[in-house]
Amino acid sequence: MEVVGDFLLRCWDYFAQNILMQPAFLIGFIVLIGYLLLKRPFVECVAGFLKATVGYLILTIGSGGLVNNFRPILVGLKERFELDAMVTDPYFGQNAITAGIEERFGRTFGDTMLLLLIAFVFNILLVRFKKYTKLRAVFTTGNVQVQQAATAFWLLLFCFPDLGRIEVLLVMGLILGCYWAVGSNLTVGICQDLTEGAGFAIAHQQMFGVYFFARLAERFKKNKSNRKLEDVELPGFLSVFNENMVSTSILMLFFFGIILVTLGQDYLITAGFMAEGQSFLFYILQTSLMFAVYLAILQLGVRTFVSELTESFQGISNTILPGAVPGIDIAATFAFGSPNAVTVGFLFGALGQFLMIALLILFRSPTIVIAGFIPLFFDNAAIAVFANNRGGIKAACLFPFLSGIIQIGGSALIATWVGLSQYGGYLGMFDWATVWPFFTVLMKFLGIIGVVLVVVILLVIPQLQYRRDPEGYFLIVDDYDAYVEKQK
Ligand code: ASC
Repeated sequence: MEVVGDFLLRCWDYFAQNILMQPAFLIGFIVLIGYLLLKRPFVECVAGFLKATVGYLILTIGSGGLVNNFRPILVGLKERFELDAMVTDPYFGQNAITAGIEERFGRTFGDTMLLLLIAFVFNILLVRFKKYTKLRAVFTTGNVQVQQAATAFWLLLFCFPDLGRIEVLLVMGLILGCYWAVGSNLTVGICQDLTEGAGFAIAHQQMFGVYFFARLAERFKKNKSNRKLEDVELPGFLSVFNENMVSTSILMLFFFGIILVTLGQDYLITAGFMAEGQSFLFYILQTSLMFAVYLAILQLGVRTFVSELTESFQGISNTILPGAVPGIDIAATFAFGSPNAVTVGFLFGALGQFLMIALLILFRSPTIVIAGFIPLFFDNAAIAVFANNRGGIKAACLFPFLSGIIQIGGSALIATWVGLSQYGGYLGMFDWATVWPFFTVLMKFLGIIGVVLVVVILLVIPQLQYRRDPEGYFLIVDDYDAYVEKQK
């Protein structure tokens, strides 16, 4: 018996390490299975698998390039000014947890794979029984699931330090599975609207935030003078901004130019960013322009895999998971709507974050934050893309700004309270600066009732969504064109 169990666990481990936590392959296999279920010729199935995997890997090169190029520059501010500060970044957050969990709680977290299994199966079951649960999305972004599992582990131990291994697994599996299914499901409608029926939802770390701001943005729609970013034709010399690649380059040159000059040539050379004797001017130019380069790569990747995913997933949503959509990386939304929204969101988000950091310093907060690149860019760019799509320019500027303030304020509060800030990092993405602190408060003060309450609150959300539009709710996934027709 034990041998069989051990074997199964090893199989799962292999699957989780190589596929579940590598979204490119997971999406590839989903496409393969989808086409097989559609009974496409085998060659087409394999071609679909390859195109989807390659497309997703291209997306990863784009988003990874952005992160690896620009994160060190922002984190450089901490080193350059010798600040004792916490970095808001999912990877820094994960490192902080690894560093602190033993010292603080006397634990290590070796159960990640099992946890992912429980939560993933739970997510699929919730969707399988969508008739009752009203849940339509499966979370496929494994790289962020691991970071979330680590953070949730810490938050849970903070609330219940004596919880045993099995209880931790069950409670976390339950809460995370619900969060993934409910959060991703929340974004189905707004994603269908943005992508005109591409058939995917968001599976990332700001699903509640994006939904919240997208809905809030609708209030701006009524005002006729409020146009979308893509409808604005700037006059005179400003017309260079009409071209996305040009506007991104100019704005980033300005933004990173200021930061790089602040860091100073001497620091950049000592820290190994620049080579000795290299031109500072051209270093700044090249570094900043790389932003536009990686953004273009990212969008190419999305375009490569999304059409395959849309088409093949019908094989799955017609058979094993009726009416389901895949939840995928937030970066996939950057290829839709206005490309300028991505840049605008990033810059206004930065304004909000920097303002809040200045306030933390001014009011002598025990925790000072360094703005990490991932929350700064991926959250706020997405918020702007959706806000612009639903409410126009004003929403696209205002909401990332507000989000920036909330991200820093919320992260500083929760990380200080639960004791993570002293280990130097916190996840920092929007939901983890808002929704999860709220869950933590419930669980800390209400104990097990708090856990039940969290699950109930999560599961009620899709029911409320369904009630708002019982006829369109499933139709928007099953047949987007019919849905649009019905709305007219
Ligand atoms: C994250 C994280 C990443 C990026 C990536 C964006 O939260 O951990 O690596 O965002 O998923 O494309």
